[in-house]
Amino acid sequence: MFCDEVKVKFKAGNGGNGSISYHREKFVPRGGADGGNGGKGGNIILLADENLNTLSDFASRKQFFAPDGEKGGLNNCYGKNGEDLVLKVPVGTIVHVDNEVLADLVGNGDKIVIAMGGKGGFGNSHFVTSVRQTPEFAELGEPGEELEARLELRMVADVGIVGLPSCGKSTLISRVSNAKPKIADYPFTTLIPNLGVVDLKKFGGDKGQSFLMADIPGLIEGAHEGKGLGVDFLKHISRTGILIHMLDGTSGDPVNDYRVIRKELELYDANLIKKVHVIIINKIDVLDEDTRSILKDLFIEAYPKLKTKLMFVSAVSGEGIKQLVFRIWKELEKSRKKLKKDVVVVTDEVKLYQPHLDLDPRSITATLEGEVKAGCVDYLVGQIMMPEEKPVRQYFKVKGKRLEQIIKMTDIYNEGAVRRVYDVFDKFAVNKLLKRLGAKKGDYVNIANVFFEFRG
Ligand SMILES: Nc1nc2c(ncn2[C@@H]2O[C@H](COP(=O)(O)OP(=O)(O)OP(=O)(O)O)[C@@H](O)[C@H]2O)c(=O)[nH]1
Ligand SMILES: [Mg+2]
Repeated sequence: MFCDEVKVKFKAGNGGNGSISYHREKFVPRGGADGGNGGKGGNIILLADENLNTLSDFASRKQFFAPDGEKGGLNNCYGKNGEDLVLKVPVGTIVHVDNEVLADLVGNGDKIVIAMGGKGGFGNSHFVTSVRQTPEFAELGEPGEELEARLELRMVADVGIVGLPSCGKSTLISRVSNAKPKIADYPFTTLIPNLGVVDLKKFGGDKGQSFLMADIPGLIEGAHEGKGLGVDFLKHISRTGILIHMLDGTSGDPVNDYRVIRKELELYDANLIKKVHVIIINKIDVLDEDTRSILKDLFIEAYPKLKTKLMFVSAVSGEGIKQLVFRIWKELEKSRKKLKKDVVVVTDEVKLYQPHLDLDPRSITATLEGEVKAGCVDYLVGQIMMPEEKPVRQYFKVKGKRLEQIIKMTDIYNEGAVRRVYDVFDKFAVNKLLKRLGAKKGDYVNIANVFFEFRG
């Protein structure tokens, strides 16, 4: 099955809770806190693999979960980390989240952390200070990231072949590469794109000279309106460096065939025309010398500028194929050199996208959201005094990666844990910022959907 677009849900593992425990030993009446930290939740990673050419594994299973981290143990024992879940995708997979492109995995081995596992919670031993010898709280594990992404596959081949059905595209790719597509004399034999590696060594070239070729289903007049198999597959050659436009020398009117496909390409994306570097007339094994030369003249008469792009081949007998392969190689080298000139920064590093590292995680922002009647907020934490003379309070929202993470990891039903949050406010200068915005004692502060009282 072939699938080039799919919506998938990802849920990374939750961090394990930190543990609350105390050292116990014979004859030692009150041991210190020794609750260990929880383990980190597993990440979900997408890894581009050149051996795949479809997203169908994702279409049949639309949800993926990474394992949670284990909770911390007694005696300062750490909880085990949840293992990362590595999902292989075909090279050329574009990852869309909220209508934005999060990553474009164009190289073999490119990877992205699509959902980050939650941090493990600190055990109570982490919170021991000189004034807090036996903390009675620990952090909860952070929830793992959860999101829906749209995966779209746009194959990244060096060369693509376009043409009418039955002109011999699949025969060509099966002759020059390792691809094994179905070949038959009826139209639309090819229903999904085929990818193959062309190794020039087989044609007398040097070791290591190779390129990737894509064969897509045949196009017909009106494809842009959905006729035949439509133009959906053209997206798979929209990223190829160069295109081969193949014509059937036995069709009766190859010049008109050329015009038809050229128009369809143009209607889909005018840039595709610029990518056509070679026009090949196939099946010359059944054409005599005279017919070949008439065809050549007719073509050049209609398209004089394309004279140098025209080549005659037979995918079946092999005539002209070696010249074609080396011609494509030369064209690819030219376009690679051009690319090098155009691109200023070239890195060979594996791209690893980590959204969490983008911003300084400790920075915070605060906004005054409005006023609320005291008592109408559901999740109040801490002791709220509700003086009669001040029934309306201001309501602030504070945002910040690390701060929100701490809140999410706080057991809000545990007094000690909440007290620690107020210490954290001091550390992150939350109070200072709120004061500057005009906060008064008793106002509400919303962080990660938990409400706190502003204590000044
Ligand atoms: N005589 C001759 N026949 C050829 C040549 N190349 C392909 N054919 C024949 O043409 C027919 C169609 O070939 P395919 O390779 O399946 O054509 P295609 O362009 O992939 O067709 P679709 O997948 O339907 O778009 C088959 O019967 C092939 O054997 C050639 O060079 N000479
Ligand atoms: Mg085919």
